[in-house]
Amino acid sequence: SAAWERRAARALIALEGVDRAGKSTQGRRLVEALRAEGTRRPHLLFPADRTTEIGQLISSYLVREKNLEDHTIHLLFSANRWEHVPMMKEKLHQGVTIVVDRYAFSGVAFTSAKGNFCLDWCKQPDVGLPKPDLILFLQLSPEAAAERGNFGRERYETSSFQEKVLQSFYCLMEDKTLNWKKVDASKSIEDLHREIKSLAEETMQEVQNKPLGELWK
Ligand code: T5A
Ligand code: NA
Repeated sequence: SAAWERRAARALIALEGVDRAGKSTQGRRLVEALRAEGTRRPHLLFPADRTTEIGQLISSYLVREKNLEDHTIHLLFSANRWEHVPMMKEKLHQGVTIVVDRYAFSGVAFTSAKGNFCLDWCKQPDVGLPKPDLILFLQLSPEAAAERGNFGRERYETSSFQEKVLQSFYCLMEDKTLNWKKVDASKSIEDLHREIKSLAEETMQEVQNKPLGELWK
């Protein structure tokens, strides 16, 4: 019920950024640290989850085994998020904090970077998803990202495309109804972790009694 929802202490925290910014590294570190400090069952989630049937289609697209039309892949990424929503809501209602490694913002930023897509069309399939209480944007230049491990293997991993993705993210960050926090992802893993952990804990304190919102509604 709504009253129960308000009582539960929980936060939904999204990690965003260009490819290789360090989202997965930081997501793992954050969840481990929260767990070590006694936060109840913090949960790490990849809504680019390649294990479901939809996720396997996405994966074969990303590694160029399969070609999919641009609208189709966009909707599949969104569907891959929606298939996690019942579980996410259940956990959030139980007061469990969830850290998501990419979210709807990646969906919009990558598709709109292809050109010929309006931002509004790109956002529509994700309207109504659980609204993140905090979106951490790991800021890294596409040049610096390209120097990191394994860059260039997958479909979107070229510096020119990543530069367009970055511009799309900047457009999305203009939305002041969302709690975006930019962090400098060129820092060491450890320094970045400390900064992210403190921002996450601040948010977890703030959202304790607030009901869960709906994205872009
Ligand atoms: N996509 C995704 C869409 O088009 N639409 C969508 O809706 C979604 C959700 C795959 C692709 O799909 C696109 C975006 C992507 O192109 P993914 O599975 O999330 O999405 O991507 P991955 O390939 O798994 O992850 P990334 O490439 O984005 O990398 P991360 O997670 O940002 O970086 P991470 O932590 O794996 O680190 C990369 C390397 O850098 C090192 C790490 O050790 C690792 O080698 N590193 C650092 N080095 C120096 N300093 C630091 N601070 C470092 N942090 C990490
Ligand atoms: Na990742």
